[in-house]
Amino acid sequence: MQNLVQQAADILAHARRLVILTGAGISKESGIPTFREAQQGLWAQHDPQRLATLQGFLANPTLVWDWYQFRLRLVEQAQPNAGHRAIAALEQRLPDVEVITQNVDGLHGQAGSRRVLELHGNIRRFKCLRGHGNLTMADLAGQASAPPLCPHPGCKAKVRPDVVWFGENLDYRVLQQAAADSEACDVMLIVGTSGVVQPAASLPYQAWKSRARIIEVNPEKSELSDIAHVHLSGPAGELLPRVLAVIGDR
Ligand code: BV8
Repeated sequence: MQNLVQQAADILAHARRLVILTGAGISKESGIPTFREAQQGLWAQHDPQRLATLQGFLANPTLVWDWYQFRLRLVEQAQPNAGHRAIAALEQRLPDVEVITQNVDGLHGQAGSRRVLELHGNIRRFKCLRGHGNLTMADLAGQASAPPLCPHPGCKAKVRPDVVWFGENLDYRVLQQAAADSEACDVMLIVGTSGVVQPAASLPYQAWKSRARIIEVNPEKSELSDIAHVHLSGPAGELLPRVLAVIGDR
């Protein structure tokens, strides 16, 4: 494995434009279950791909709201782990680093990464069904109903998490930026994603078509492993600090 760590470090150390694509696996060591693991306890009988949809919310707004409040509490108790911190450190060491994350937990920003594209929104931010956005739980304080109603004068539409649900389009500008940066990078580091969810899972193929070198960090093989030049098999929280240590202060 050390030889693969050395290979990954050599590629990263010479990256002119590095894009780091992350998924739920990078937050696993912060105590946040990945999307495909059985949901914990109360939610074991629910399919996240049914709950994380507008249809699911309209059919059962309280169930979906409570599921997100459950996940928000996990996120609020979570801290960035050594994997997030190593990614933030890479931004300091290398000339041009951007994180593109599928996660909605905000942990990259908390770890100190400054260039982060959140493809699927952020579980700490809310909007109403009529589009009044940038709401936080503080704006909704005092409302007993689940989900709460929009606090904008005269609105009263149901409030939902500001995340991209299955069947919803990603923010056009964010996706365009992510696709352009994936096409322009000379190295892509893919951490902790099964590579199943589209269109995020197409970004590595943009990098690959542009002849970027591709490194994957994942204890398992993923849908993207075939295009990885180096696959580091293990947890991000252990492997990314080892790669960073080899890069050192070059
Ligand atoms: C859209 C926010 C246009 C909500 C999320 C083309 C083909 C097939 C299907 C589609 C397609 N285009 C669109 C679709 C439909 C759908 C889709 O992709 N379905 C999948 C299931 C096939 N996509 C959409 O609907 C997207 N919208 O394309 O709009 C459109 C409109 C209508 C109809 C068609 C198209 C919107 C997708 C966004 C959904 N929202 N999140 C919320 O979080 O509640 S996605 C959600 O699931 C997460 O954000 C994340 O992105 C995804 C889970 O994936 P991963 O992050 O990879 O996590 P996963 O659990 O799968 O894997 C974890 C990995 O970590 C594993 O590999 C594991 O081995 C590894 N790991 C574990 N521990 C560690 C580790 N790695 C490192 N270290 C460790 N310690």
